[in-house]
Amino acid sequence: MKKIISLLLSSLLVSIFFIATPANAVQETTILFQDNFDEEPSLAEGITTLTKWDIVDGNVDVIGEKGGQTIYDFYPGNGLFLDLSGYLSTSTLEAKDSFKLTPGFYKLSFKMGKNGDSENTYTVELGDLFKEQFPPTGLTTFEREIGVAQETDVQLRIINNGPNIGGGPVLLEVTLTKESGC
Ligand SMILES: [Ca+2]
Ligand SMILES: [Ca+2]
Repeated sequence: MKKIISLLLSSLLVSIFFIATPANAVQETTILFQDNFDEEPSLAEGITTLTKWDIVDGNVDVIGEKGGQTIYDFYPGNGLFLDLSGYLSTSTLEAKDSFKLTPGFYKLSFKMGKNGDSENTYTVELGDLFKEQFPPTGLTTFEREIGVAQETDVQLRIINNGPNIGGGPVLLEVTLTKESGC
């Protein structure tokens, strides 16, 4: 009898374990948008079209490394990335995807560097939900948590504020995720 109770108890514990396990799923995230620019077809300077972005003002350089060729590979090992000051111009990028965000928590992360001694600041915007200006930095990954209280349509924009029109902020990666379980 004692053994049966023990077995029942252990199976009960197993049940509790499995019931408790889905809580781990809270940590999972859904990627809504991601770009590391490796899908761009080639190295290019002063261009106005990108695979996942509209360049609504100015132009950018697609630099780094592709297929063994390099141009201004400031951050080796990152494939292609962008100089947000293209050819004698700053730029404003807008993601081609727009996002309908339902209530919950989101995370915007982006990996930035800079071209040489560029002094350019840049601004990252997610509709009316988020807007922040960043200083020039060495290679840095920024993460911001954004709470959404009611369903909202937003555009993701990155603005190179200048003043340098030759070398600007270097954009290596952008990711927008929804944190589930909210
Ligand atoms: Ca890349
Ligand atoms: Ca440039």
